Amino acid sequence: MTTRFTRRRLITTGLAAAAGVSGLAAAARLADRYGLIPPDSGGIYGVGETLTYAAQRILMSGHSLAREFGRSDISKHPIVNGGPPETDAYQRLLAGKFSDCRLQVDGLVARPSSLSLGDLMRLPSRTQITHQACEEGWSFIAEWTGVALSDVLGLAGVSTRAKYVMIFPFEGTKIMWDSLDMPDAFHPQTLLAYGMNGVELPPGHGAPVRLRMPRQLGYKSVKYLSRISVVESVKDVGEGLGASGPQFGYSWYAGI
Ligand SMILES: Nc1nc2c(c(=O)[nH]1)N[C@H]1C(S)=C(S)[C@@H](COP(=O)(O)O)O[C@H]1N2
Ligand SMILES: [Mo]
Repeated sequence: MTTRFTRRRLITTGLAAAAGVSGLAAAARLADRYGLIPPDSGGIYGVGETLTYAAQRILMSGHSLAREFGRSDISKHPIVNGGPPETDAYQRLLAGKFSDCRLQVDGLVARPSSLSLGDLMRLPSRTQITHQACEEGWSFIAEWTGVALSDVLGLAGVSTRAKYVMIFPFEGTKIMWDSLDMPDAFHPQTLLAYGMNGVELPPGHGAPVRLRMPRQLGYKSVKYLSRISVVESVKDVGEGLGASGPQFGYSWYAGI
């Protein structure tokens, strides 16, 4: 038995025991000692959020893969939830086929950059056929093509102080910004997708570039990306809950 497994078992057993014997608050304190508190632990769901996140991070070891499907499984009618930004700026970018569009990469990185769609497309691409599940109860399977977020972060050179990667869309969309922890940011299936079902990403699905992370509910897959920022803490952004969702009752960690 490896040391890692023993430690993991110790923490999970401890979490379960603490939750059972001395209440949830004790379990949350134990999770805190191991750095397993999600940014929205003070939000509506509080301790429940912490237990879900801590248990997932301990048991799943961060790199378990979401199921990938075959071409014949691709859904005929993918659903759009949250249309493109209703701004002149977005219309202009769309009309110019996004040639003037840049994805900003900044924060705790050695080489901040501003990447064009062409720059992203020149990086190694990955195509995956995965399930996208919306918290509203519908889902579809689609093929997504893009660059692994880990490749972009690797080029930028992430500081050892980094704890989260913040993801911001263009202005004018239903304000949905979010953040990922480092295991999810470096997960091999976390993509900056610019293609869908063999064509360029349609405007409704997030053109020119969206996040796709099949191990979390659809709302974490932010569309219409404009900026990625590596940070040590999310406390200074918005209400400090790590995403726009938690203020509306959506948990920051939406693992499936
Ligand atoms: N910028 C932005 N990203 C977004 C949304 C949005 O409204 N705006 N909706 C989210 C939700 S709730 C879901 S389920 C998925 C939907 O992606 P789709 O339109 O490709 O199905 O995108 C997510 N990303
Ligand atoms: Mo959703």
